[in-house]
Parts: sequence; C-alpha cells; structure tokens
Amino acid sequence: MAHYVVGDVQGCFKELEALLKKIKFNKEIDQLIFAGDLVNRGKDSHKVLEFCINNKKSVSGVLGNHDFYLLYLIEHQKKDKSLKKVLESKNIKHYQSWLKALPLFLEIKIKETNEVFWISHAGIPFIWSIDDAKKLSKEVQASLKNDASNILAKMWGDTPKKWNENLKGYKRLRVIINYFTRMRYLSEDGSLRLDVKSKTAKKGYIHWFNQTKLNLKNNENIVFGHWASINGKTNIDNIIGLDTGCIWGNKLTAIRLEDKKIFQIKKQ
Ligand SMILES: [Mn+2]
Repeated sequence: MAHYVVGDVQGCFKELEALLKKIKFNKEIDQLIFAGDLVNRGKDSHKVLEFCINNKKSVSGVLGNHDFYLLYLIEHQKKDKSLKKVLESKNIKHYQSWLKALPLFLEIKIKETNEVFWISHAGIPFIWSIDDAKKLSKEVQASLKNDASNILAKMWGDTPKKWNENLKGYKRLRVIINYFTRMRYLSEDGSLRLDVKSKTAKKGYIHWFNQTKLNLKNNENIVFGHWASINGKTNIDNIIGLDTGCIWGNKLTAIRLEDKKIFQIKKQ
C-alpha cells in the first residue's frame, strides 16, 4: 500500500490518467490525495470529479481556492465558461457533496518510516501550531456543513490580513480559508500578503515556508500546491511543493509518501 499526493490538476485529466499509470496506482490498496485545485482552467474538470466520485474509497484531498470557487458557483447557481461541463453534469450534486466534505488540512502518518505529512493547498503559516491548523480546518468544515450558502458568498476578499483568535463570524472563516488556500507570502508578523504571486519576494514579503519560526523536526513534512511560479522548489527538504504548473504547459507532479519519490508527467 502506498500514499500518493498529487499537485494542482486543474482539470488536466489526461495528465492525471497518465500519472496514475506511471505510479501504477492500484485503487484496491493505494491512496490518492489531491493537494487542492482539482478543477478550473483546464478542459476536463468534470472528468477529474467523475474519477473522484467513482473512487471514493481510495481518493481524498484538501480544498483549494479553485475548488471553493466551484462550490460557490454550484451553491449560487452561477455560470462559468471553464466549468461549464461540471455545472451542466447530471452528477453535479455528487461532485458538490464530495467536494464539500473535504478538509483544508490533512495529516498522514507513515508507520514504516515514522514520518508525518501535513497537507494543505497553500501551506501552513508559522503563526499556527499543527493543533491550531487541525482545529481551524475542522471549524471551516463544520461551518460549511451548516451554512455553506453564506460562507461561500462571503469568503471572497483579502481582509482581514492577519489571523487573530478573537475574530468571529465570516471574517474569521475568510481569513482561515485564505491562509489555507491562497497564502504565498507573509509579512514578518504573519499577515497575509496576497497581492504578489511571483517567485521573487518584494521588500517585507517572506515566502511562508521561509519563516524561521516554522520549526519542523526531521520526520515532519509539509506538502502543498498552489504556487506554480516556484515550480515546487522551496529549498527546504521537508517542505514539498507539488504545483508544477501542468495547466500552464509544465508538469503534473505526485509524491509517494513512503519513500518521498517524485513522479511527473509533462503536459500533453
Ligand atoms: Mn490554488
């Protein structure tokens, strides 16, 4: 049995299929975990979701910003050109309920190697402990279950810029979702700097994973997607970026957690 985490697929189903073939994915015994942004931009988002709902036992993942966008469109009956086939599918309710139940943070422990992997779409900010991240992911999941319509309408926006335990209501949920799904740069004090996507930082902007307060032990790893322009490179052994920009003509990447081996498929 092996666990594979896959970077941002964004509707590139052909490449996902080729990747599954390359890793010899066995849905009877292996586990596939999407690092978020399964859909949007690419032409086959509907096929990716169809694959997920047909393989529920062996497929899981964390929500990315584009997955949230799709949930918003479904909930509020909006249209979108890139997601047309999803929105018009007869299985839309199944896609919706599968996606809506995904967490924003996952922990996977590999017994054989005694390593632990923390997975979220954008990463984990140094201002949160792993216990905080677990709790906050659960908080968003529970709220999505009870109040999806309002949350999905009110989650858009770049403020509050900084997490604070005393935040309440939609502002609180919005900033949690932003850290988990949209973070790239943080300031020294842990505020989100959402206006820059490039790989080179501006003054006062620090890559979230370069924060010195983010102390990982040797057997602790963070796996994330979202940031295509860094092409998976963090220069930190146990912080692993999987978004290698398949949708932009580059590659789709997976990691096998048992031995940290990387597998890639070129955009076809
Ligand atoms: Mn993303």
